[in-house]
Amino acid sequence: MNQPDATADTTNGAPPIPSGVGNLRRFIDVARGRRRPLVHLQHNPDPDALGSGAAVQYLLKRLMGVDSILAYTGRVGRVENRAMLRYLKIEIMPSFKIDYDEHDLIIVVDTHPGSGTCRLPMGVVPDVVVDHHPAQPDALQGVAFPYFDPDFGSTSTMVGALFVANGIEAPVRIATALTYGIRTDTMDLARGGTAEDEAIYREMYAVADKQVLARIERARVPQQYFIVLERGLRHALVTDNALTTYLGEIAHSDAVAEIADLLFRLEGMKWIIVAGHTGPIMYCSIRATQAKDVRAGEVARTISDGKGGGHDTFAAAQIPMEPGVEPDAFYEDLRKRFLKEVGAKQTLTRPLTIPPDTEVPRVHERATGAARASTASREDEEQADEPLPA
Ligand SMILES: [Mn+2]
Repeated sequence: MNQPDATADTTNGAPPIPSGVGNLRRFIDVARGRRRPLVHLQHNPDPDALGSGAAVQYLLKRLMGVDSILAYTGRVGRVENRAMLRYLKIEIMPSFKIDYDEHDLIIVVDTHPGSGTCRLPMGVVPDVVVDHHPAQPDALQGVAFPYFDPDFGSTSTMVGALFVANGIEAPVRIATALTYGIRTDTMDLARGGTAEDEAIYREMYAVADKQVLARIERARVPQQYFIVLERGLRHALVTDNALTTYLGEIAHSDAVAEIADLLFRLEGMKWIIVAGHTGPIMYCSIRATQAKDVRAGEVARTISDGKGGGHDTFAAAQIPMEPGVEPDAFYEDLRKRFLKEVGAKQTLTRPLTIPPDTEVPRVHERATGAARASTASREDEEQADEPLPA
C-alpha cells in the first residue's frame, strides 16, 4: 500500500478547507443546552461510521462538556472493525437497549433517514445528520442541521474538517479513528476521494498512532474467514467480464464486501457481485470499474427491487427473502438478474477455479465443525495484543 508520507508538509499545496468553520457553528447552535445527546450510527457500522461517531462524541464533550452515547444496530462483524473498537477504546451500545425519548439531541452519522442503513426507531427525527451518502431529496426533512455532502469520500473527512478548519486538535485516539475511517471508505484515497479528503487525511495521519493502525489492519481472523473465502472461490463464475459468487450462510454481512474487494482484482473484470445470506436476509456487494454509464448503485437498486443502492463503482443490497424461499435458488435468480442488468453474455461462463459442484474432500467438513467450536473462544483471545506485522 502506498500511504502518503506523514512527514510531508501538510500546508503547502493542500487546498483550503471551505466548509468547516460555518458548519461547526451550526452544529454548536443546535447542540447548545442539550444534556443527553445520542449519536446513532449506520447499521452494521463500518470504520467510517465508528470513526466519525467517536469524533462527534469527542467534540460534544470538548465543546459542550456533555457525555453522549454511541448507538448502533446490526453488528460489528469484521475483525478489523472489532480491533478498532478495542484499540481505540470506542464504546458502542446496541440501539434496542436505549430509550430514544430520553435523549434530547439525536445525531445520525454516516447514514440518513430513509436509507436502508439507517435503523432509527419509528418516528424518531434526528436533529443532526452527518453523511456523505447520496440521498433522496426528502431524506433530510425536519433535520435542524443536515451536514450533508455526497462529494466527500467519507463521513470521517467531514467530521475531521470540523477539527481542522477550527483549529481543534484531535487527540491521537480520534485522529487514528478518523484516519482509518477515511482510509477504508476511500480505499486509501483511491476511490471517491477528493482533494479535501486528502487534506484532512494528511492532518489526521500526522497525529495518528501508526502502530495501532497496523494492528487494526492486520487483525487476526478466525478460521471461519478462510472457510467462507474457500466457498467464495469455489462458487465463483466468470461470465464475460463479470465475476459472480455465492458464500452461502455467512456469520456477518461484511463478508460479502470483503470477498468482493478481494476477487475483484481478477484481471479483465468490469463487474462483480458477491452474495451470502444471514438467515432470511440476502446480502450482496457489487463492484464496478469506473467508466461512462457504469452505475453500480442503480444496478444494486434494480436487482433488489429497491432494497439496495450505492455509488457508481461500489454498491450493496440487503434483500429480505420470503419464508420458504430456498436461499441457493434465490441467489441463482439474483445472479441472472445481475448478469442481464450489466449486459454480460451468459454463454461465456467458466468457473474461476474449479467447477462449483466439485466434491469437497471429507477433511473439509471436519474442519468446518472444528471452526464452529473454536469461534466461541475467539472473544477471549481478542484481549491479547495482535502481533505487529514484521
Ligand atoms: Mn461512509
